[in-house]
Amino acid sequence: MFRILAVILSLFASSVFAAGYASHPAYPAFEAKMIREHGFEAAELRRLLGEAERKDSILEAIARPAEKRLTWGEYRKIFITQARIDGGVAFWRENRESLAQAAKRFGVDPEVIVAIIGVETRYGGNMGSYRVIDALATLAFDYPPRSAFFGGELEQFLVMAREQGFDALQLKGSYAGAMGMGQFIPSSFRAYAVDFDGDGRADIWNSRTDAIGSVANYFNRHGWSAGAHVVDRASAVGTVATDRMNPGLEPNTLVSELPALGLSPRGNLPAAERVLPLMLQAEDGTEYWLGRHNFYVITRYNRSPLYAMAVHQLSQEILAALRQP
Ligand SMILES: [Ca+2]
Repeated sequence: MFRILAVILSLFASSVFAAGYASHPAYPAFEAKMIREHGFEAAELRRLLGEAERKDSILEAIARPAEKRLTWGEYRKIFITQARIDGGVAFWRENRESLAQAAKRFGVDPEVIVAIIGVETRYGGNMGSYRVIDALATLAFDYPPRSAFFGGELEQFLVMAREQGFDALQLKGSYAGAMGMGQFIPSSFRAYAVDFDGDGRADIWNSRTDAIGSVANYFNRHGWSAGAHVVDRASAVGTVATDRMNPGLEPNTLVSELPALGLSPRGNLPAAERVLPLMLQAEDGTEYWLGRHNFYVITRYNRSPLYAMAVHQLSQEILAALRQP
């Protein structure tokens, strides 16, 4: 009986939402906010949201992010590949001038800019195939755990498209509404995207120069320290205090406390510096690392230590390959 009821309800739901999100029960409140706070026209909003479609594949994808499912060893194999290293070298050579200018203007090491674009989209090769409006409307209206966040991003997206003169029904991105070569969500686009090639528009989909400048600006604004260490290797000495490993993302542990945690830095670190002690399951065993300030800055892009480690290691592999004769 319940199963039949569920089938009937799902048929009803899909027939209602097939007409788009302008008929969703939560739509009127969203419309009122957009009119009140951003001066949108009701008819225009209804036209746009009426075209937005629910995508069940998005609801499936959001529930199982790779960072929560994989060990470091598994995660690393996805991102640190010969193809991605070679792609980074090619991207660097093709965009040498833009990277040099961005590094100088924003004080950000070029290898981290290249690695971010490599990890996010394989240097622009995979920028996402969902319409951004479908992704954000699906998550804003049909994913209650994060409806407030994605409702805010949908709001920012519509304002952004209007400001930049983009057609909101055409722009493509990831299942979570991340856009362009560096996968900026709309609030990040509005805060950090720059027109770095000077054509009057921040086009992070088609202009590599704009994408490079935008990623560099993001890192600048989140406090990147050019030339500083990102992460250092540590060794286990005695019994490691596993309950003190991976304590969030901020470097809050004093180097002078490390012996008490069973760790010893492999290089020289000032005793008064604060680090993030990491214990990662690599392919051939447990690894210990100490995240520095720049490691934390990378997590401002994606709040995952595995992500920051992948970006850093890819950046170093690309640098090494670039320097080979
Ligand atoms: Ca531009």
